[in-house]
Amino acid sequence: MRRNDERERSNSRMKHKTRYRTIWLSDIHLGTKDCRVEPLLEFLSSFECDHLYFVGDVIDVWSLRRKWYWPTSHNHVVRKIIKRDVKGTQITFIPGNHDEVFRDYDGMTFGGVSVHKQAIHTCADGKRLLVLHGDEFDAVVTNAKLITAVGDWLYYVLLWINRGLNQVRRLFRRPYWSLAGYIKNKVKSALQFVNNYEGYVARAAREAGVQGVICGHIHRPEVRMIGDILYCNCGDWVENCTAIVEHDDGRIELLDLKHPGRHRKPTREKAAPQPISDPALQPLGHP
Ligand SMILES: [Mn+2]
Repeated sequence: MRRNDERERSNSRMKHKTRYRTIWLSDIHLGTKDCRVEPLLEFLSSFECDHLYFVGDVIDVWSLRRKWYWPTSHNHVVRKIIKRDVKGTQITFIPGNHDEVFRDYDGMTFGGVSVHKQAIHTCADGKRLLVLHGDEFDAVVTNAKLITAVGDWLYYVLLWINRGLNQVRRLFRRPYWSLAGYIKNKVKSALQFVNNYEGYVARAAREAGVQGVICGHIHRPEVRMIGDILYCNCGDWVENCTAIVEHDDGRIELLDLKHPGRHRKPTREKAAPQPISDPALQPLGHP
């Protein structure tokens, strides 16, 4: 019964696809049980676009090396992506740290997907955006690779607990809830990390002489101004199910796609003044 409802919903979506000029997705983590593949597949069938960017950590090679996990649904995702090329979509893949093996193929094209370490995207209104995954800032932010490694391991443990927790929640028909997201929002040092990270990414964009930046990596979706730089983070398909889109007039928007069939559009290009606490980052506001 429920399955029929779902099919009907996705059929009705198929008839009128939403058009965007550009779409950016990151941190899908295919090859892990944590990838929210159902809403992803539904989203991938719901739009048309000229440019499609995958901003890193699409395939979790780290996790696959530890343990092979590749269900058919993950194949469907790859096939859906490749099929887009036939429809005239320009597809760019910016490898992240979990799929960094692909960084060796910088400048090459596979099945219509071109691989680049980073890219500059020019929007319809002329503004230029630096597109990168963002793990290159870990070392700057934490000043120690070890912390990053421990953090990464802890994150996997959190996701593992999260999965069990949500299985129980599903039993009681409670909606999905992200423990990792909750902790990240509560722990002050995590917030500090995020603030610093965002600051450094924005600074890199300014140094590159562009007006904005699109990144991923920290699984924290965001579209907001940091100083004079438009900072956009694609979020992820593990906890958040989000995407950044560019409309035909160059407007940038963050889409929340956690609940398929109910497109919530939480954030437009907004100027939120969230202060950056690290004094070293303050020059951002004063070029
Ligand atoms: Mn990453």
